[in-house]
Amino acid sequence: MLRRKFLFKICVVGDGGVGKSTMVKRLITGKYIEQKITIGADLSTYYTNIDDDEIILQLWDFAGERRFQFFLPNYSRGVKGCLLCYDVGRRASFERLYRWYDIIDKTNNPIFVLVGCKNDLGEEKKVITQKDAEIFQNENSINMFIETSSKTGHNIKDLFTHLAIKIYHQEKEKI
Ligand SMILES: Nc1nc2c(ncn2[C@@H]2O[C@H](COP(=O)(O)OP(=O)(O)O)[C@@H](O)[C@H]2O)c(=O)[nH]1
Ligand SMILES: [Mg+2]
Repeated sequence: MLRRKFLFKICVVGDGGVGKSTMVKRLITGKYIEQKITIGADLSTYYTNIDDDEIILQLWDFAGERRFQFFLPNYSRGVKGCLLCYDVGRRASFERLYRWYDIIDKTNNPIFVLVGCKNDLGEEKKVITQKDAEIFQNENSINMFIETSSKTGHNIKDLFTHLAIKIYHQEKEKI
């Protein structure tokens, strides 16, 4: 059978320092590499397969600075998936998520994933519980919720695999 190729645009958003760039690097390289501060946006590509089809995730990793939010409504145009990232050890990064959520272009009915980063921090440092996250998820009709760690690699691949599958099924229905 002819292999089909799907390209999905994915936005990775959330406050500066929550671990977005490190997560993308971990996905692509399989390693934990300290990242420099992101200026504007970084683009990366992740290749995977679903059934016999080739899937390309085009990852737009956005800078977390406030002034950059001004560009996001435009830069997120056509997005098929969006990772709303917070740091499980930093309440402010969680409380500001709605600002990111609000400005993402929703015309393509993107799949939203709530991502609790740095889940390797011990219980005593973790201030956002799964329960907190699930409340936000339900209030905003977020499709998925997952906690990850780029340090240990926990859930990183699973996150992007599940996201790709969800988008793939949604897109296939349109064909
Ligand atoms: N403990 C821990 N620290 C992390 C993790 N991911 C990133 N960091 C650290 O958090 C800081 C910010 O990471 P970065 O990826 O630049 O955040 P971004 O601004 O959201 O892109 C860096 O010092 C990272 O080393 C993680 O999974 N666990
Ligand atoms: Mg960054």
